[in-house]
Amino acid sequence: MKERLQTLKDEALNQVKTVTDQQALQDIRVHYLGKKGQITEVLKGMGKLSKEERPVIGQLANEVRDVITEAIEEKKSKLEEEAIEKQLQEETVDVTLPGKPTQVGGSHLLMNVIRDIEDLFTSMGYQVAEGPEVETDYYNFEALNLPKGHPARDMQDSFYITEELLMRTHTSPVQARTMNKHEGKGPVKIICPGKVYRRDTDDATHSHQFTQIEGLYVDENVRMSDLKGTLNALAKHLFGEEREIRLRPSFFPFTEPSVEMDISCKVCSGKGCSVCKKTGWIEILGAGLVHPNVLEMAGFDPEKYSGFAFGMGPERIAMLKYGIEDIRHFYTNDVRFLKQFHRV
Ligand code: 2NL
Repeated sequence: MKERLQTLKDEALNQVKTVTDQQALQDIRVHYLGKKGQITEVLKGMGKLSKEERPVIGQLANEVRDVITEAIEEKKSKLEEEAIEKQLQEETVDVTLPGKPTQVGGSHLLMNVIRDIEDLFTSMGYQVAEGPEVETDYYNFEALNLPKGHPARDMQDSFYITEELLMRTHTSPVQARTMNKHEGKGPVKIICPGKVYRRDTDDATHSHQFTQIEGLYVDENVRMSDLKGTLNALAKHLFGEEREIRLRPSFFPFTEPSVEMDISCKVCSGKGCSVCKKTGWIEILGAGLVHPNVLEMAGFDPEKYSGFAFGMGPERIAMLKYGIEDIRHFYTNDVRFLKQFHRV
């Protein structure tokens, strides 16, 4: 039995020495030390030994078991270390390799125009206000002096969702909502950019979805001259100090009086060309003094308060500024178009 143990020990240590993978090492452990393993079998056979032999063989068997266990543990950590080392070698990254080129995005031209206008107005003390794109009939029309039956409310011109809900056709409802929140107390000084919707067939100059930016200033003693000075600052900010403005009488249901602003044509300096249709002037926006009905419906006393409002299309401004001839370029998002207007 002594010899048997000695042989088992030599055999096991030899196998542990030569083994190269962790599964095979585990098999060796089971073969010698497992429940039905070789050493275990020897220990089970001890019953047949004499009283004198039993402790001697027992001690030897324990020693052999401990030696094998230790050898296996040692080998196990060695194999694990080797496996990690191998993985590190295989997964080495060459940090000196050139990177893959990536496309860097940028903000959309319309966003740049809107931000530019916002920056000018916030510098003059205006707040930027936003509101829902799905609007109630009340805020989109009624509150803006467009009562039921008004031709501008034609079903054919708007995207209705229900009788009472529609996609807003302008950003004016944001202004009406903001005035309401002020509960009849001025000043209200806001600029409202956002998407608007009209039932149009898309072509080079029309889109069923486009953007608008409107401004509103309500306070005591707000006059036409305040509007003119503000619009003059806007025109020069957008198109250059050398541009002149002129106001022509116009009509909007929500303003009285109403005007349209033209800027002097940069292309021909007023001599007349195809851009200004030989007039020397280019129409930029509509504006006016807020209609007393609109002030009253929003909770402001028209005897005490007055205000001006204006509205413009960022698409039109960008088209004039950069010579863009088709409004659809703004929405089809061809990177060759977009890239030309990325700011650095
Ligand atoms: C245009 C003209 C305009 C307004 C918008 C407005 C809003 C309120 C009260 C009064 Cl809450 N007016 N907005 C006024 C005049 C003109 O837009 O041609 N837009 C592209």
